Amino acid sequence: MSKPVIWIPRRLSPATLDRARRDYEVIVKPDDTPGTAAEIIDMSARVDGMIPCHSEQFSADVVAQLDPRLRIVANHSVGTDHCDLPALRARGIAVTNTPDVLADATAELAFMLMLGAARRAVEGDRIVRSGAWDSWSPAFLVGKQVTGARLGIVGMGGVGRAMARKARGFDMQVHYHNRNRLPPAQEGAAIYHQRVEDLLAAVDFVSLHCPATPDTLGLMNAERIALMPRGSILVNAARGALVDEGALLAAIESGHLAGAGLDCFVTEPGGNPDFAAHENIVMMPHVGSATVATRDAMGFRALDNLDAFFRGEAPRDLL
Ligand code: 8YV
Repeated sequence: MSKPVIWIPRRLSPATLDRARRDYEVIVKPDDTPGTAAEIIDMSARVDGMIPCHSEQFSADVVAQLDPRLRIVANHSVGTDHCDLPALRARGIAVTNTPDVLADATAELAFMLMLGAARRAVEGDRIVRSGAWDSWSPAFLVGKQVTGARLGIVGMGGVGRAMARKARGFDMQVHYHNRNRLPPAQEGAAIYHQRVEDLLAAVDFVSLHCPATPDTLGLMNAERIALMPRGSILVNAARGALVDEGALLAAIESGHLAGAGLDCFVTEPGGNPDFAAHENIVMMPHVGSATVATRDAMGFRALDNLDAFFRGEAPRDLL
């Protein structure tokens, strides 16, 4: 029996590509740039499945033009905001994602951003690196202590729970908001807030870990940022769309927020050049899950989903 044909638009990990080539006829987009609408539509007539990243947009318009040959979109991401899921479902195309496997790496990066913003890492690095470190004082680069502080997690899925586990190692008091309260075994000592507004007012650090949906678009607007205590810090390693960047900038400039840590931006790639002047905003270019181990795990999870689908079984992460 001939192998199914799949399209891999981005440069997935070497182990993922080896396994994919072993089990499938693989077409890899050679230049590792985002697959355009035209490429997605064109490839849909040549392949049975695809492993896109969040960089490939499956809008309703694109989905309407897909060839019936394409049967599965096995995303290499946990987020699926780049996919119009109802449109894909209506076309009978299976869609999967890669939950769980990137939780630790992403929480690790969120923690790095939180620590970096709290302890003024950008400023300190710049001072030493540039040779400007010419004095010392007990009043020098005094930051905000993370250990023992209150952390508010918005979205207690896999990444949010990984963040909570790491926070416990820093003796943080964990608060959370989630659509549904967690069962006691998962909740542990974390304090649940049914309203996000109540969570924001009760913590020193806020870390966003919810998906971007029409409901969460602009979640951190001026009103909600104002509810955070003066001197608190906002971290976003989820999706840029969750934050009103103008409101965040205003809160940084007024000193209401002591800092921010951002791995995600409204405009990606690129980010927001208005943030660059503020050394209390620690920024990374959407690399939350970018570790060797996690890239392999994400690739393998996407392949597990494809394997199940082509065996005629329901993939584990069918959405
Ligand atoms: C991934 C992510 O790097 O999985 C997600 O939703 O945002 C990132 O961690 C990216 O999506 C890979 O496609």
